[in-house]
Amino acid sequence: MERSGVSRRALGALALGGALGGAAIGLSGCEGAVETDLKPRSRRFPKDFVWGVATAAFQTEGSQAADGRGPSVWDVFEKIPGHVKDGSDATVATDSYRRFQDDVDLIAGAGLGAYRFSISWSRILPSGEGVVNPAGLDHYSKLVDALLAKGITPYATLFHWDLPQGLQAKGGWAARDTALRFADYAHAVVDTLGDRLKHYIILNEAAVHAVFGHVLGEHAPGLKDINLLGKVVHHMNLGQGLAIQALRAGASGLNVGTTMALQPCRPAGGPLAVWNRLASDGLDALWNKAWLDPLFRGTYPKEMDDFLKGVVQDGDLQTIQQPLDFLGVNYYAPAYVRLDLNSPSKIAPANPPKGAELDAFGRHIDPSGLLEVLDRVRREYGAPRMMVTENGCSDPFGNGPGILKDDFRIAYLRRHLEAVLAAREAGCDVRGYFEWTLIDNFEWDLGYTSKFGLVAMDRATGVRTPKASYAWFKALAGSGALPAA
Ligand code: GCO
Repeated sequence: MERSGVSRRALGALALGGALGGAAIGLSGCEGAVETDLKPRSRRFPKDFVWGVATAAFQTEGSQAADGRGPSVWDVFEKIPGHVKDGSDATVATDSYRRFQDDVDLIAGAGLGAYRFSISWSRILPSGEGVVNPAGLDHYSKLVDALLAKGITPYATLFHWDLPQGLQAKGGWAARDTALRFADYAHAVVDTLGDRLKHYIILNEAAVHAVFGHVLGEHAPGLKDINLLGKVVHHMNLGQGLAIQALRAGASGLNVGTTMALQPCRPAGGPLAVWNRLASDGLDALWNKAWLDPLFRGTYPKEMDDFLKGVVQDGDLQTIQQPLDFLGVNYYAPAYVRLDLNSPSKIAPANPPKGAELDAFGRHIDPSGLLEVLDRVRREYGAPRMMVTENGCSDPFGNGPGILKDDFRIAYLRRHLEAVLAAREAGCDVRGYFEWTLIDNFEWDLGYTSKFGLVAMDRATGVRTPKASYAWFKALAGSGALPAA
């Protein structure tokens, strides 16, 4: 999407029908407030606020064949020419499978209390099911111990888009059986690590995986079939419910959450404003409500009815509606939406409002969107405890020396943390914030061209160099006081 001038982050999954290609041309502008900064009354976070960084296995680990790991859908997808912008792959990434102690030292060096990483399912169960691979579990056991030794709380995500290829060959998330296998995998993890690993995040941004992987074909498994959508959405939700049950049955004293990519969906104005709102509501149903509603209310939004025909079985919604210790919220930018009669989904991206501040990739920098999604969860979904499990921005500098002086990132983080403070003042129970990400890593279909790290890395040597934002984030985590601009 970046290639067509439309960034994933700015627009989310707007084109359900995949007709989005050149949709950046001739977009209509959106209405809405251009003022996006928030002014919290206090600039102080509570002492027990959790400060951390977030990463994902496929984006960082490398060592794809080590210790019996099986291939994931991303191993297959990244090798197909044209799928990754710079033709790169994640065979080394940040080499974090081998250099995890360096990562832990960087996290400890920044004085952070928490680390969100993901576990690679195909390290634990190489084909996704069957016999557990003890060497794979052992890696995460060592990582957990290394973190605990430095007083850092591990938060493990169970699924960050890297489905074992063995399961994809049997239908992947479109097959109901994958939900059951996911619960087996959760059981294997908690069975070995549950005595020390107490914080879990079940799914990461299931909406992105469902839509970009199965409808738009821009992420693994690279499918473009809107008929898969209802099955994938439901089986991911079901797998999540089953995995929560498996974790809780496997160990006590756990803190179990799940992470969603929540985006405010904003319709374009103009003469078609009423229609644009319909399109925007449609996206909201798929992108936000199709995950929030079943989890917190045991229902699906009515817009999903057609997709879900024949998919939901008796009792499924009870299984999905599990009590949760926290909701993880990932936020980068709002989505702007318009009606497009030429797209099979009738949904297309629109421009941010005139005068909106854009980042180097044309995304709207809008901290008020973060307040909006947090407050919506508070108002509409029973005010659960929340953690911001990802927020951050990409470097505009390529590989230039300017990369270490990332004042733009400091400003981005500061403004979004003002939104977190404002959300807390509005009554949102936000307990922590994980910056995305520790070290510049493999950014999926964008390869290494998009860098989100607090720390830069020389890909030839693996040498890590902290950027200015690393020191800034360290000072914040140490004091809990958010500096003014
Ligand atoms: C996500 C992802 C990350 C991305 C990050 C930046 O959950 O979307 O967790 O894998 O790298 O969001 O685009």
